[in-house]
Amino acid sequence: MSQLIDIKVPDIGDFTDVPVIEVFVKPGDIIKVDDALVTLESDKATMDVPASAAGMVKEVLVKLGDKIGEGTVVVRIEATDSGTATPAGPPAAAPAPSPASAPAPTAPAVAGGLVDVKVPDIGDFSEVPVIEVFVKPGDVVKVDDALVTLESDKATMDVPSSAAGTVKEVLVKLGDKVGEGSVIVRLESGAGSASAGVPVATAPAPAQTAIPAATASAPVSLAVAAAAPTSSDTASLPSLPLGSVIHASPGIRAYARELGVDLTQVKPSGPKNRILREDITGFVKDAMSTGIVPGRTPASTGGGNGGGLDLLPWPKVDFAKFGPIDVQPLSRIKKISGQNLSRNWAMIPAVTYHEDADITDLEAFRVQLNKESEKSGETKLTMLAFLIKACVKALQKYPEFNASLDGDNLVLKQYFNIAFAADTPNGLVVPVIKNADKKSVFDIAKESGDLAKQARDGKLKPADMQGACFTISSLGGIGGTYFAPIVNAPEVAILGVNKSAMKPVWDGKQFVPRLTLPLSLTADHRVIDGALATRFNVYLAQLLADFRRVAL
Ligand code: CAO
Repeated sequence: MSQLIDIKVPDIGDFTDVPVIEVFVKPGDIIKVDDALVTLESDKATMDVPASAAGMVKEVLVKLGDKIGEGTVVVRIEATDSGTATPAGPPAAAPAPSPASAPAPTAPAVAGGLVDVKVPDIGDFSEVPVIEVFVKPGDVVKVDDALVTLESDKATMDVPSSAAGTVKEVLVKLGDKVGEGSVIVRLESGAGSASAGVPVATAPAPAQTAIPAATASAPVSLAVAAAAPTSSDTASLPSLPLGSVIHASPGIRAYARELGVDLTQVKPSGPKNRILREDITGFVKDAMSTGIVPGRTPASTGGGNGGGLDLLPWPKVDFAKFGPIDVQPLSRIKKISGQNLSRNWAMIPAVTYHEDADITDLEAFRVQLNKESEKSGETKLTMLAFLIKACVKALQKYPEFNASLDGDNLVLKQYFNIAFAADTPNGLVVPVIKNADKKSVFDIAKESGDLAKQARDGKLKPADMQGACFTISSLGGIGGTYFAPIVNAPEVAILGVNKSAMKPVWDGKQFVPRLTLPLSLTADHRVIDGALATRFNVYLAQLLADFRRVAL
């Protein structure tokens, strides 16, 4: 006959109120003895609570974030075979150890200010393999800095330093099996620091160093962090399938949390599928270079597909097998713009809205002015210059377009800097006309012409490409009908323009030929809804149809 069994947290040493960081089971799951039910994590140890009996999960009595301790009922199961149940309490097969930080590690001083730091009481465990070594001779450590990580099949624990000082000797290496009392490192203690446990204010041990400065400071890292799950989102992540336990030390988990990395998305490269520090660093680097965070791509977070898509690796093809090839490195500009475009495309929920503007009168006006200026030698007016001026007017009417997202805030700009995409032999660059609201169409035509020339000559300075509020990408000189430009983050919208063409337009009585300019406005849907985007487009088309409106 079936029997209900409560599976409780076994003896976990001095630890109480340990947060649940992973829940592996749900009602209806069939579990075997020793299957991991939940993972608990303190600041020094991570431990799985294994099943002490086999059966079907009837109820899960804890959830992510709950703080629990010895005796807390984790799940209630219906034992399928009474013979498999073992008495409640610490499972005989896998008693969780007393976490390393609970008992104070012993640190007897030896001659000459040297201190041996030993493995403290780790419960019933002995012969536990060393899976990470965080220090090397010469490193300066503080009290409580992690020295090594030990990992049994059910728990991972950092051995913290019981003293501050300089590492003279590391007495264990990866793979060594250690137990209570094994000497891990010999330290030359800082004055008075060993027994008093006063941390030495020096550089942190390598285990706590941040990711390389170049990576940390790259602008893309912000976007990656924004898209990666924060600890508060983890509750919404699907729990892993039974048995898919993440093997990572507490230090590695803390490192992942610091970077906003979801460990379920990181490919482990360590023995027994353990996630190493390099795996997380590699994951972050990949996400930064592609702009894509696995498991958090728009495709997999959009719902609808029910499960989320894992990105396949980039296809590796030996093209030479199929015919002659020539390999050319990407230009510097292409590499940089490629990274930005990838990030923006992957991370902005963008929608493109189309509109046709009747520019018959504007083009006639432009041609007439250019004829006049031919004689006076004034700058030739371009359609781009009129577009920039009209966009400023539309941004003034719809300020949400002249904005940037900053976390939960929208930064509304009171200046009007308009960027335009310029095609150059080395790739795309985006110079900026600053304070376009204060400039005439002539000024803008001259300045955009100068900037476009500098762009083609590779002479733009970084300042020429900074501070934009809104971008225009004009392909009108080349052709095309419509396209979907990619928003130039942190801007929230971009206007694409193609070649104007004569089209028959119904005037109420008859079709009349009108010069029509195709507009393609892409907007960040987090800031701009479709109705607003369409209003902007309609207004912009009105301004271009009768440019006198710009003066109003
Ligand atoms: N419709 C019809 N003709 C147009 C037009 C339009 N929308 N826009 C420009 N033209 C005409 C111009 O009148 C000009 O003709 P004329 O020589 O007879 O006067 C000719 O096309 C060439 O114009 P242009 O494109 O060189 O000059 P511009 O001032 O309009 O644009 C610039 C300058 C820098 C925007 C452009 O040279 C350029 O690089 N465009 C490419 C932008 C790009 O690559 N965008 C894609 C980025 S990915 O989203």
